[in-house]
Amino acid sequence: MTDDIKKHEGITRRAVLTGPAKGLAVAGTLAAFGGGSAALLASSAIPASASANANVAPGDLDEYYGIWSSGQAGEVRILGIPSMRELIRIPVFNRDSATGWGHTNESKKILTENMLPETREFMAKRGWDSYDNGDLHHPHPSFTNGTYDGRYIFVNDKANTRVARIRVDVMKPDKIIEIPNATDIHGLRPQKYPRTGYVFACAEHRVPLVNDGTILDEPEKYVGMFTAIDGDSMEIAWQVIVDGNLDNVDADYQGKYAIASSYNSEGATNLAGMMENEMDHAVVFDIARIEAAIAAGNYQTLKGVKVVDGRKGTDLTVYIPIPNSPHGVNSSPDGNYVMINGKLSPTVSVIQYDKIEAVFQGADPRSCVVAEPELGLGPLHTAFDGKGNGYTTLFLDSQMCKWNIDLAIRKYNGEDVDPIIAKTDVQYQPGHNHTTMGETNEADGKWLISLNKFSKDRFLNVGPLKPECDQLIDITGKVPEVVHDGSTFAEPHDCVIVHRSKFNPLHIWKRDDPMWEDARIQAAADGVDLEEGAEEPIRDGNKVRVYMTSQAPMFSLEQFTVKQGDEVTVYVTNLDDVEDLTHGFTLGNHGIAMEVGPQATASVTFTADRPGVHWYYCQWFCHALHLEMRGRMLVEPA
Ligand code: CUK
Ligand code: CUA
Repeated sequence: MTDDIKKHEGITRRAVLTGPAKGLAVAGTLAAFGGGSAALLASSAIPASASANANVAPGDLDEYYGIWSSGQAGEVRILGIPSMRELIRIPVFNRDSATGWGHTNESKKILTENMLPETREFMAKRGWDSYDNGDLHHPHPSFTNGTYDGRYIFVNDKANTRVARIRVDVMKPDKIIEIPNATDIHGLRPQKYPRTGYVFACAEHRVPLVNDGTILDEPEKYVGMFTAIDGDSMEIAWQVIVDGNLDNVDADYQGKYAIASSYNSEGATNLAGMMENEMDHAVVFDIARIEAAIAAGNYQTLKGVKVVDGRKGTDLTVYIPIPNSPHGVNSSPDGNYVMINGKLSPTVSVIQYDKIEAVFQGADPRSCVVAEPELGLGPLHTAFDGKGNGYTTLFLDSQMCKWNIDLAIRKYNGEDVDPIIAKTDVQYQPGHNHTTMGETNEADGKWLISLNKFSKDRFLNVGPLKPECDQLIDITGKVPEVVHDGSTFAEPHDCVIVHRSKFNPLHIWKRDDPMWEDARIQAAADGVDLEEGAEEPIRDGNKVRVYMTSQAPMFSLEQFTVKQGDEVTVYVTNLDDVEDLTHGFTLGNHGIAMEVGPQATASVTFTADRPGVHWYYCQWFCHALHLEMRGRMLVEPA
């Protein structure tokens, strides 16, 4: 394994760290491979001055919820921090065999009800319900007064231009919307103050504004789009046309601005073209000015959305020049600054929020930049400890750079000081990082997570496709110290770490939950009580509805009979009200499985086109007689 890596990469960082003499000899090779700074290589060997305890004993609970994205896997994962134990997965844009997400009527409704008309047409032609993939990068909880309020988690889908909302009380999505007039939603952040409020979303790719084939290979006519979603109704509040490609976004702690990184000021369609300019931008959106423009009628309506023009030179935005293809955007917990991470530039540009208004009034756009420390190669994202320090991931250097914001400002003003406090090696190539409560005004400086894109030699070899390596870093001491390697499957771009006092999920479902509102309405129309079930299927032409309950270890129906060709809907209501007593309903050879949590109702609709005997069974282990929890569907031949 190590030999393989040596062959392909020249040398591993681990080999350098474990052999100082060899390390010096190969420093040049390493620099060529990762751009590493040889002088700082040994920093992770320095013992931390203080140490937090990452050990969570069996039966003990974690102090934090970690909300992990999963990139192209399309789901959200909840981890316990600091144990790094994966607690649950929340299917969102993907399909899930355990919970039936994407198969149950309840989940299908959420996946399809806010689809754009043209997508619905596209699906109908293919006989699909909805997309079954997603690319979920950015999970962010809702805020009130600058900190998490425990209502929702918002997430993006870059692959199919969607935004979803997850209810924290049950940890399931309740809304998935498709964003019109935009292509490939990537950056996403909720408004922090006074509350969420708006959810800001960036379209990563530029396309013609009406993308119907009238304009094709004329990139100069493509535009980028910034979207504000109403987080309460999940409707589009407004959109802003922009220059360049928007990437990441953050909101301030004053409720005045959203600010997005923007690359490809060149407007190019290929790599070489996009990298031509030395400077790209951070685009600041003035929320009050945009709302006023809309109130004054200065907008066009496109696909039912109010769209304003925020291109360069308009008065709704300012474009602050930032070196070369900036990426991450992170507001400091004191509310004063926002960091724009340079990516292709070794710098992080520090913008002071209260200097932005002057730029709107005509001051030099760079006058709001108050520091630009050079931190190392490939700065992507910055996290904070609430004590005045930033922690920036250096993708190319495979390091986490701890630096002091005040020192960076003093250096920018000409003082002879070094803002860099420590560099910690991480394994390998970090993208996002995140600190405990670090994107709120309650950042507590305990733990830092480095989400590393490559694990190479950190885990047992599992074939050509490797896990990623999420590292837990203790930041209570002067020098951050890696204390745990956590393997993860594709590909957590981002995470947030929420103190457990902020989230309060239910233990069992409430019977009046809106999730199965349609089932309640249909049962009432059929004169059936969901908690009683019905002894016989209810027939309505070739539509047949089967109502049953579950109580360990039995379904209320041991069998039911339908005719070949019937469209059958099975409703299962779980009468158990005991914590963790989940049942399931799997119908053999029909591609059907669903989770039915305690006190929940779930339903699924299918065509009974296979005559014969088909067993249904409970697939969530619920009782000593779980295997006996089953029944038969008898399908009479037509
Ligand atoms: S992006 Cu992946 S490393 Cu999609 Cu937030 Cu920066
Ligand atoms: Cu019910 Cu297993």
